[in-house]
Amino acid sequence: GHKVRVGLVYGGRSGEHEVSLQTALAVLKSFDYDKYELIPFYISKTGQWHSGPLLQAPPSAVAELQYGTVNEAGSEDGGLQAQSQGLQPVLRGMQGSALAATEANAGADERVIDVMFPLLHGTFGEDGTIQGLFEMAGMPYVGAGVLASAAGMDKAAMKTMFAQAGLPQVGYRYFTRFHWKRDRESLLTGIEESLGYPCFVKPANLGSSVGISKARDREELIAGIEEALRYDRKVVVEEFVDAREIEVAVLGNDEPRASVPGEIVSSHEFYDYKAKYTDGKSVMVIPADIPPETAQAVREMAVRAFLAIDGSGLCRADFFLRKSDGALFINEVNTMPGFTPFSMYPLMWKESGLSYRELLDELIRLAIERYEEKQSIDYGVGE
Ligand code: G1L
Repeated sequence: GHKVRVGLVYGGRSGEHEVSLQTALAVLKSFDYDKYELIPFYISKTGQWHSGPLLQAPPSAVAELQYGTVNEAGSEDGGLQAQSQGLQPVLRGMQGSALAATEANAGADERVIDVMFPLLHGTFGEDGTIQGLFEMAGMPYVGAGVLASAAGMDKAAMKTMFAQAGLPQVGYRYFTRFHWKRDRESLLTGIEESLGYPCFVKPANLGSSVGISKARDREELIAGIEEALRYDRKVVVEEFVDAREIEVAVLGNDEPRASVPGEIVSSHEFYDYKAKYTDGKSVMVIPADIPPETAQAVREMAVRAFLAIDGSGLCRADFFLRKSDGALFINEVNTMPGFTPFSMYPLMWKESGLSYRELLDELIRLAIERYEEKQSIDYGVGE
């Protein structure tokens, strides 16, 4: 048969632009080019789309991936022109797949791209946006759908979904800027009575690592909330627990599988660990050195967390393992986890017997499986 054509979208306006580029390079180097051909779509920091040529072999450096910029050898096309040239093929590819889906056009398959692979956060830092673009275009895409992507970026929405699913969480409160302006005193008292000090203050939006602080008293709490409100209109305050950080990789659609758990240990604590991997700041211990019952429990909770947010494709589920009594709490799920071959998510699968290349195969297969299942849904539009 023919090769599966994958559209890889990377770059983007977010602070993770460089991470996205590095990840795209790693992914492009690891695909099996006997099975796939790749079309790169680079989104510049100013938000312009630039499509690259059909790749039948891996590129060798990130500079090659920055189409339409001075970094790319031999190319000088600038903003506007490149923008219109970049987005057009995407839209045409989308149209092709939508047309091919209708009976009348079944013979004339104009499909340009079989599946999109997004490696970036939403255009404006809020997620679910790029997934929504693919949905509207009727294209299969890798990873979480609109709802799970959005839930994965909003700590308040995520916590509500976890609570509904009966998953254990540390104590928390969340509120809006409006609520804070209106009712500051009762919010502070509520936090002090239910969570106490120290506590953590975070913007609900998980897109940025800024605006997070630890509060030891009321003065720090007020300052922390004001700071967090600079980055989001919603703020989450969490109880402090003295805990180990355990993570699990989840992969699948309706019957997701969980990897062996891993542990993140900060570098000043790792002297007594048989550390396997490090990124300089912390150490990844995989499999985590925890009792088998704990490993079993955390894997089951990871699958429940994936299902609670209506996940598909993949997520990394992050837990707290309380030191005093071994209690487990779900902290968050990440539907767009670090994804180089040296990141926690792929490494946990590697330790579970699934290579990086096999992981890519599986994600593509899952994207198409979910798309085909959706094709059978009756949207009531008739014909
Ligand atoms: F598409 C997947 F597989 F779901 C996917 C999407 C995004 C996996 C991992 C990521 N991660 C990232 O995009 C990033 C962490 C590199 C953000 Cl820049």
